[in-house]
Amino acid sequence: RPIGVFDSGIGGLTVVKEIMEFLPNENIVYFGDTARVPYGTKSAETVTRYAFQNTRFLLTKDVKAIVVACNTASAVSLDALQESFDIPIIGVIKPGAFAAVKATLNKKIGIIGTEGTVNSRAYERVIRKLLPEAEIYAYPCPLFVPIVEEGWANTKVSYMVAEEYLKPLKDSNIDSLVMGCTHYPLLMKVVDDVLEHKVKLINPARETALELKNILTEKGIENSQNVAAQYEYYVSDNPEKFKKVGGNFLEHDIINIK
Ligand code: DGN
Repeated sequence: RPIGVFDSGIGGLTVVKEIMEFLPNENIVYFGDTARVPYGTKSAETVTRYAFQNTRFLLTKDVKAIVVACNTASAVSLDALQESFDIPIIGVIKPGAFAAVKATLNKKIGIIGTEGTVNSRAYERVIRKLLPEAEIYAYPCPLFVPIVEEGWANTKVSYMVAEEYLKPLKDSNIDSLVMGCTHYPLLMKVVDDVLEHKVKLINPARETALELKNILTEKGIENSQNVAAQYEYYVSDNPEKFKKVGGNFLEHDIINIK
C-alpha cells in the first residue's frame, strides 16, 4: 500500500523528494490542490475543510499513512485529522520544531513561513513545549512562494527579496532557522548566503521523511520489498503547470500525472 501525501499545490513535492530518498521502496500517491492554492492566506476553517477532502481522496487510493506536506494545513488542521481517521497521519510542523530545538545552542530560533503558518504560531507552540525559555523570531515571507514557482530560486530577484525579509533575523542573533514552508527548501542556498552562513537551516521536509520512516518501522508497515517504487500524482487543476514547475522541486521529470 502506498503513502499518501497532500499539499495545497506543488510545494509538497519537496517532501516527496525526501521520502523518495529516505524510503526508496515506498510507493507514493500525491495530491496537489492546485485549484485552491494558496492555503497560506485562507481561514483555519476553510483549510481544515480542504484537508478533510484531500484526506478522503487519498483514502480512496488505499494509502497506509498520510503526510500533510503543507505547513499551513499541518499548522491548522492536523489535530482534527488525527482525531478523525485511524491510519497514521503526520504533519511537517512537529518534526521541524523538534529539529530546531535539537540544533539550537543559544536558544534563539527563527521561523519563516506563510502568513497562515506564522500567525498560527504552530511552530512556536511545539518549540516552547520542548524549550520554554526559547526566544523565537517568526516572520512571514509571502513572496518566496511565487518566486520559487516562477523558477527564480537562484536569481538576483530572490537575493533581493531575501535581503529584505531576513533583515530583522540578521539582527536577532538566532543560531537556527526553520524553513517553515514547502517551497523554502529550494531557497536554502539563498537564505544561507544572506545570513552569511552563520545559521543552521532546518528543512522540515527532510525531518518529516525521517519521522515517517520511524513511524512505519515502529508499526511494522514499511515496504521491505526492493522493487522499483511507483509514484502517482493527482492535481485538482492545471496538470501542465504542475508538470513544468514540479520538475524543479523533484529534480527529475514528473510522469504518471492524473
Ligand atoms: N504549501 C504551503 C505551505 O507550506 O505553507 C505554501 C503554499 C501556499 O499554500 N501558500
